Amino acid sequence: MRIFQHVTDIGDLSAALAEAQEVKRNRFAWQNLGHNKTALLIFFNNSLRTRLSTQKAAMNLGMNVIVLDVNQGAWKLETERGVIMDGDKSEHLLEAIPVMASYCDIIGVRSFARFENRADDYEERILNQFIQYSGRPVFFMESATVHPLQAFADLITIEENWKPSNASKPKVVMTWAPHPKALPQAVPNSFAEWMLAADVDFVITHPEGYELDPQFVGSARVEYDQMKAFEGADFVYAKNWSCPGVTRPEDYGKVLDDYHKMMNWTVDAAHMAVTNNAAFLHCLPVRRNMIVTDDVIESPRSLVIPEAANREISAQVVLKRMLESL
Ligand code: AN0
Ligand code: CP
Repeated sequence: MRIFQHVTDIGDLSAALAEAQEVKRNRFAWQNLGHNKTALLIFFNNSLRTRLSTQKAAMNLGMNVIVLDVNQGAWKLETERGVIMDGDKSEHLLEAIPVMASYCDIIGVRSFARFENRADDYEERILNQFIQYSGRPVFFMESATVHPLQAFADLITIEENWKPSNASKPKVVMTWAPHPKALPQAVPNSFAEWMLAADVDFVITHPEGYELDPQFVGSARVEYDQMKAFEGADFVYAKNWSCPGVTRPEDYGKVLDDYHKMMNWTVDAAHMAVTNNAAFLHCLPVRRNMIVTDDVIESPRSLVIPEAANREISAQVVLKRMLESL
């Protein structure tokens, strides 16, 4: 595997899930695979889980790891070609990428949506430059539009916790929830993309105006009545996202309504009561009593901690496959 961006990059999903369980049973079985190989993890944005779980996964495989926080100690990077660089940016991405690539074998990049220009974000201008100019396998650690390591870990968590009863597939509901600041669409985009590829009954619920980009949600069922969407759910996946700008491009990246008016969308016990004793998922970090109430996230049906722990597993499968293709 040379690029990890979309669900299609991982190939057959049941094979990937089986490999995840194989890794989980003995995560140190491939220590020789990564010997004398270096992973470089580049962060343009903050991270707790992605940073730690990906480092741990690389170490499980015997790799060396270098982590760069671009905004803490590196030169400020210009990303646009043709700019006269007389501002605060000392170095251009077009030099920085091949230089960084010369010190490693595999590159992971986190670079969130900037919300300046929808086309720039949705064309993945930054990550595509890494793919084009590094000559190395590149995996996305949350880009402008996708967070595949998260969606893969989410799918592993759903598979591990699905106890088939009379239904053959779990009902998985992804719900928008309120947040005070504008957040990217990467997590819901990838979750939708992966759920549509998996064997689940998938429903999305959000207020009008938050329609996700069709390239990720395809013909997924959208139910604007949140309570109706929750009925009979086996898994509830909560996430805030800002306006994707699908119907009104001028609203791209905006919080459409004052969050105080949207607090009825917070996932609470009354919402969970109409589900099929659903498990609760969130990628974290989560703002309590905005996205989800204390009692729901602390309940025995909350899977947020094992879900985060599975980030080590999803990262290890991805790094293992990239090492195997070097
Ligand atoms: C980020 C987001 O919503 O995309 C990262 C989530 C993994 N969240 C925040 O910036 C709070
Ligand atoms: N879920 C997730 O990617 O968390 P971090 O932003 O802390 O890496």
